[in-house]
Amino acid sequence: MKFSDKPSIYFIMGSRNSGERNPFVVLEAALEGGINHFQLREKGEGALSGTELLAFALHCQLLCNAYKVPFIINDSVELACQIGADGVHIGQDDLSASQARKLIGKEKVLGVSVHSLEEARKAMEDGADYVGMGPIFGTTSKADAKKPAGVEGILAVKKEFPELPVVGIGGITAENAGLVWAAGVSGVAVISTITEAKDIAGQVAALQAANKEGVRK
Ligand code: TZP
Ligand code: MG
Repeated sequence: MKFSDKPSIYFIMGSRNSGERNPFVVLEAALEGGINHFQLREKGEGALSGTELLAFALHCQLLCNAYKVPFIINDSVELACQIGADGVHIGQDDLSASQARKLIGKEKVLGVSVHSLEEARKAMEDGADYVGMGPIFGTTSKADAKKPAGVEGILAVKKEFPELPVVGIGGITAENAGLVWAAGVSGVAVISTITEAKDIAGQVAALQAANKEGVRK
């Protein structure tokens, strides 16, 4: 499956990321504001599991479906297949991309986190529809985040594989998103810029507006 025709504002959230606010209210505001992808990433202290996670995921899925926004699940191919999510996103420590592709079939979106040209090549050969690269800037949203890597890795991947959609992640804000778009990404992925925003729709619009060329690369 193709990643997207449009530059994507790719929102990531789990039940623990929205602070005092109800995560469904935050997600709906982001959907209303025009996000293009949503990934459920359930991590950290107090993370839901089992039937609670299932119920949470189903509610997120319902909201995404209502806005026709692809609903992607982090890590769990099993949960994604169980509820018929639109895709799965995996990291280097999860099952391999080729295993994931076999399990989810041809139609679902497969995203893979990569940190180098070699990892990107492998992900592509194994059937990834897009790769996520980061952290680009400093982030407090991922406990085991690597050192900020800037946009160099993205530039290298886009030079070698111009057709491979790359999504930048890590510390992206409306102020610095222009640098990321300029590196040739197909999307910018954010957690805190949306979960902590007072004006969620305003932040989504500002992330979009930071893309000066306005075209998907
Ligand atoms: N992977 C690399 S950085 C990151 C993930 C999941 C966290 C991004 O969160 P934020 O708040 O947008 O920096
Ligand atoms: Mg993972």
